[in-house]
Amino acid sequence: MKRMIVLGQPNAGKTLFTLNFAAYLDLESVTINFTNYERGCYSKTLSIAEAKSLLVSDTAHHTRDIQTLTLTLPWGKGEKQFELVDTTGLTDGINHDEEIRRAMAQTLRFMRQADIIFHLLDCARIAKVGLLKGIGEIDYQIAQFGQLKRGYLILANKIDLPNAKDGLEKIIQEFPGNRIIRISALTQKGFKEVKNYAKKLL
Ligand SMILES: Nc1nc2c(ncn2[C@@H]2O[C@H](COP(=O)(O)OP(=O)(O)OP(=O)(O)O)[C@@H](O)[C@H]2O)c(=O)[nH]1
Ligand SMILES: [Mg+2]
Repeated sequence: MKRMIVLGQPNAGKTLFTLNFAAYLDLESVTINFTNYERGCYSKTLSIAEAKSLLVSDTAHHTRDIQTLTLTLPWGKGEKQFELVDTTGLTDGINHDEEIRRAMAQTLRFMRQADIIFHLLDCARIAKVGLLKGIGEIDYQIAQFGQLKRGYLILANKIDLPNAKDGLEKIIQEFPGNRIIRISALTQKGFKEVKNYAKKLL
């Protein structure tokens, strides 16, 4: 089964994207497999609404486990399963909180094992704080690592917010030659394109 991993800085919208993408594929509930570096693995089945209220937050570093969903896409006359893996936000430098450091290390381990990388960037934040602060060294490293994978896709998120288009232009400038899809994890804008991209790589 192909594994697609969702990477990016804290608050980029990884968890909302993961859950709303499952909703876009017509799921009303999801079974999420949580992998915690200390507590190991466990799973929970939640409605999408419950999962969003529990797992999405505007507080950075809300996600500290690897959260894996198994989803299906139509494929030929049947369908094919794939894993969509939500991760801990990655940042430049060394975080003072040990739990976050370990969670980030776990994300990097999962990144190596993934087949396809979905790299989320927050267009609205980049427009607000500028290129230097909005796109981190970590984002350039993810992009470089992505070139080694079967699929690497930049998801320019939060396109529904004011001024986000300025951020999108900066992303296009900084990552030339990469496939970039503008999305809103909130409104599901751009999800059709993401689905078509994912289907080709199954
Ligand atoms: N307007 C808007 N808000 C969004 C969008 N995507 C995410 N958000 C909001 O941004 C905040 C962070 O979203 P999360 O999905 O929790 O972000 P994350 O990348 O998983 O963050 P960490 O788990 O901390 O790494 C939440 O308040 C979301 O509601 C979007 O496309 N548009
Ligand atoms: Mg999250």
